[in-house]
Amino acid sequence: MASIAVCPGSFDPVTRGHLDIITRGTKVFDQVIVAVLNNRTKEPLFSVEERVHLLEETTKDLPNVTIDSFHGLLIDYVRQKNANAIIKGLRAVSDFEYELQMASINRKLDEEVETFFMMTNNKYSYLSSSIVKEIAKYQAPVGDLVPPTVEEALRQKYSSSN
Ligand code: COD
Repeated sequence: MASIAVCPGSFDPVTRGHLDIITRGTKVFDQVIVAVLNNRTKEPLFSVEERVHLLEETTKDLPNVTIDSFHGLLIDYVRQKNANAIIKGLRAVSDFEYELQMASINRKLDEEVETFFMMTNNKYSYLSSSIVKEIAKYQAPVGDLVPPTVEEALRQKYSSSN
């Protein structure tokens, strides 16, 4: 049976930290589905379509990655995709507390689906989409934090909002 993992997130926008986790995931699982949460209660900077597009652009060299979006419960989406695993990245102890709660809830909802945690690459341990947006908002360079396509998308977003 092929191993299929879902790597869920907001990806608003995708960072080098996310891409590191996705790339490492492709070496462990046959297929990785990167799933963007369509959360109607949040005000994201990028629309779901834009986030999906940026992910497609930045993962196009990874043959076993597909990009998708979902709404509702993650575990329902995982079942719908016939996946057997969820991939999460861990940066700090603060991530651990939240992720432990999420993994426990998801396990209670479906015992057959395992959550796999990957420790952040030390290079990206401080990196989050929020930090990237904070820096880009003030027109400071973010090329070390996100791929060029995302840097350009951020530049356009903030220059059109000024
Ligand atoms: N290094 C390593 N990992 C990283 C880094 C980094 N620098 N940056 C982010 N990550 C990891 C995060 O830890 C996370 O695992 C993933 O990448 C995505 O991160 P974000 O910030 O884009 O996305 P989140 O954390 O906002 O995503 C939250 C989910 C969408 C996964 C979550 O809210 C969810 O599952 N929602 C669906 C509703 C549901 O089922 N809830 C649970 C039952 S109540």
